[in-house]
Amino acid sequence: MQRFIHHSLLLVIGLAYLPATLQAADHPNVLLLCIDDLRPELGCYGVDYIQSPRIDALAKKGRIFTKHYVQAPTCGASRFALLTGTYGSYGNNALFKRSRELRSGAESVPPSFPAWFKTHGYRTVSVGKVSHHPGGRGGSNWDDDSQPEMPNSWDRHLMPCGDWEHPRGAMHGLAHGEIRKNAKEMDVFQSKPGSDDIYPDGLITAEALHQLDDLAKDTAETPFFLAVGIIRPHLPFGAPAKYFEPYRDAVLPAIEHPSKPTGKTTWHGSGEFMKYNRWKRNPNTDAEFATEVRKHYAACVTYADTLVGRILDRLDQLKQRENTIVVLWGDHGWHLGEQAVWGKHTLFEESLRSPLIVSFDGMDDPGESSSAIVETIDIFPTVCELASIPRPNGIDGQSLVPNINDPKKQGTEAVSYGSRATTIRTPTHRMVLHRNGYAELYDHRTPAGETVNIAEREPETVQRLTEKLHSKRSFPRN
Ligand SMILES: [Ca+2]
Repeated sequence: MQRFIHHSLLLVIGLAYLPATLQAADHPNVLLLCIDDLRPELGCYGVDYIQSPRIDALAKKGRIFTKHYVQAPTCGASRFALLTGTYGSYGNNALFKRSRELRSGAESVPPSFPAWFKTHGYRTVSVGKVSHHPGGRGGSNWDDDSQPEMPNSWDRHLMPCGDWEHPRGAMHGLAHGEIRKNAKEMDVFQSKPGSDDIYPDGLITAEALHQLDDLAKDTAETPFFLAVGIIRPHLPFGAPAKYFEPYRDAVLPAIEHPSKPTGKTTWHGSGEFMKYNRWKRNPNTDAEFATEVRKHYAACVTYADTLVGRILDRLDQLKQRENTIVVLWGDHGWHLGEQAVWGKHTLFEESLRSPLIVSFDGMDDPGESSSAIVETIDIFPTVCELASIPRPNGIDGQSLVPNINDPKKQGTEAVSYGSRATTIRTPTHRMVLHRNGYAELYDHRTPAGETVNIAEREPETVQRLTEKLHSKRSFPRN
């Protein structure tokens, strides 16, 4: 791995030109672990009531980014940013829109993250929910080969479905092949006894291990870019019962700032959560139910953590760990009652901050945290630099290698967008700018944080951050 770092340093100081014809053996593998709707509440993020020993172990060998912000608080648009390194449009069909542009002959579309690595000699495989549709196909059941979500990107774009019949069924599946037909008839949470395979993520992990076994056979000639997408803790909160046990009698900390915000914000009525609510209970008014929801979310996190551990164990067993860059990424956060929201889709901190851990052999000061403000679009150029591959033209992110090398180095700002507003997060403030020009401004140096809008008191700050926001991403871009 040392030679990769050497190359990275040379790139940083601009002394080396690394041609695309470098031998494949000079490039490390890439393992990208995408976890759906994962809050940055893990042991390695300083939270003691969540059991995440396997991700914590990864963090001890990596750089933990404590202020990583996604570009959009919804799965598809956030994954667009990860997989293209660019700011995009808001909506879960962002990659499908890009796909249609590509297939209609658009020449100005930069290559996707996997396509770029494929161009540079990598074998690229996706298993589970990496792009928005697990398996990367459109159609009514997400299995139509004529509607690729990411053309020319993956050698294999896989989604094992088992009893769930098709990718759409597995995406929202509960135990033993239960498919979402009408969310109102499904549990919002459950913990059925059984093995890891009674929920869809067990199958995804088994397929990921199978792919790793295959990809590891000839990494000396052809490195791999393997992305694995674990669906939990996405709704519905179903995980094998053994993962709920640690939380059954646990005492959870109080929900921070649980009141519905006053004034104009991006608050919403938690529609995605409530449509599962066949029990007709409202966690904002029913504290016992709120606690049950939070505990089952935690069980899903521990289930996902165990599956991540199994994948990393296999990487070790195959003796590929020291030759692999591992990135663990959450596609956005999730409100568990903060601001009286149960879901994502807001432009508050709870929706936009998510875990990011980068690990590779030979890193200086592994286990140290970086509190630099970083963005999801930064991951693509970071991995390019670590893998000694030039960054493509046309992508928006900045390499985080300087922050990996120096965890005390500060970042810049993070820009995110929703359906009706955009936002910029600096080390001290968050500003949300609505489509009609209305601004929310929050000072993160105060205990009030994102509960008191100070925009009217600080018009100069609003003006300065508006200009900065527009310099990074014009609004709207749809
Ligand atoms: Ca998600």
